[in-house]
Amino acid sequence: MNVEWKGRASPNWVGQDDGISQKNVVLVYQGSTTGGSTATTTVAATLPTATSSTGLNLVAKAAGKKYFGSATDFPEFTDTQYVALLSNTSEFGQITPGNSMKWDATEPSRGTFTFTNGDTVASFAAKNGQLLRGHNCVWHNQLPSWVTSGNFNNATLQSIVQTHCSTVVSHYKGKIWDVVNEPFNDDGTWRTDVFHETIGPYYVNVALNAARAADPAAKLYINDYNIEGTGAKSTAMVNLVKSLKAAGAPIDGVGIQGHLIVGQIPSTLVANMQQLTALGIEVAITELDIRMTLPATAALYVQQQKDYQTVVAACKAVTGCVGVTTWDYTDKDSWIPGTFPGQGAALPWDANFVKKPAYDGIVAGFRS
Ligand code: 9MR
Repeated sequence: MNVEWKGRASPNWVGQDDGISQKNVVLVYQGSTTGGSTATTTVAATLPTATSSTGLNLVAKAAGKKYFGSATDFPEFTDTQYVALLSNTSEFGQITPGNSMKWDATEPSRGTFTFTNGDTVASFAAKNGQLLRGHNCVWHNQLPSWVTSGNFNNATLQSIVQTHCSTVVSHYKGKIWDVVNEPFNDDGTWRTDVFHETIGPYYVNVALNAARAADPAAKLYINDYNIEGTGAKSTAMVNLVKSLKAAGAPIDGVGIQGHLIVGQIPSTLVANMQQLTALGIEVAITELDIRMTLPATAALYVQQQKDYQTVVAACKAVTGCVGVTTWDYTDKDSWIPGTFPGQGAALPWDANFVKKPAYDGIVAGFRS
């Protein structure tokens, strides 16, 4: 329905009623300009904001979870507004370094370890009393070329994986670790990377055993995306956990990344987490963001709020789901627009650090 915009004197400004309580009106100027030609000017109108003031970590803990957290990394620490909010443990009880503990950052050449940037993130967490999730030991991506192009044989690559995982996990003791990241293709087959091609699935055992030996207190996870609902990829993860346990390899949890799309949340979140926790492990939602096609509208924000609530409520409903981490917390620092052009607005705070309705969705999910 077309409605006249009451906020302007000119009847030339009209908008579209989006049918929800807080109006999001896209204004289009349809009148004549002084030059006599007809102009069309779109003005971004106000989007709805969160109303809850409850801290996300506080509400997560009240729900019996260990934490609500965020990814981050050291380049963001120059932004004082960003740092102040991330340091607020009412909101965030856990952080994950987005990049600085990956293989290319920590062992750029064989046997040479660099922990400076990772240490910056670890010190930040320690100073604030926040849990730290190490991310990650073994992944097909962000590998230095000496690993991918070394033409190592099975025994040598096993030794390289062993040394790498052992060294990084031992440097950051007492943490949660994504020891293996993204081992599967979406159809549940093993991803073809240098580790699987050279060692076979046993590379996962090598990495986990090395991590456990380096730090018996570390929580050891395998982490992947598109395993939020039941399906071939999640079944592959279930089968991997079973085979690891049968082989006596240490596995404490599965990280469910949660890179999701507004309006497209799988309906089997709870059943999926239950089948994983039934194996005697914990799960966590490790990289949650729920993206939309831009521009953001009030209707998309409201759907996103519902979607965040659905995901968090699923974690709340499953005892073995220990926490929820978003992949950074403000749209200012999200990876989404750079990887999915035309999409974004995926996080609970907007690019100006204003809390979106998604924030209320998270609160409601933990209180459900
Ligand atoms: O957030 C990370 C981004 O800065 C990097 O450019 C990217 C490189 O692949 O990795 C991003 O983090 C990924 C995470 O490590 C694993 N799951 C998917 C994340 C988003 O790509």
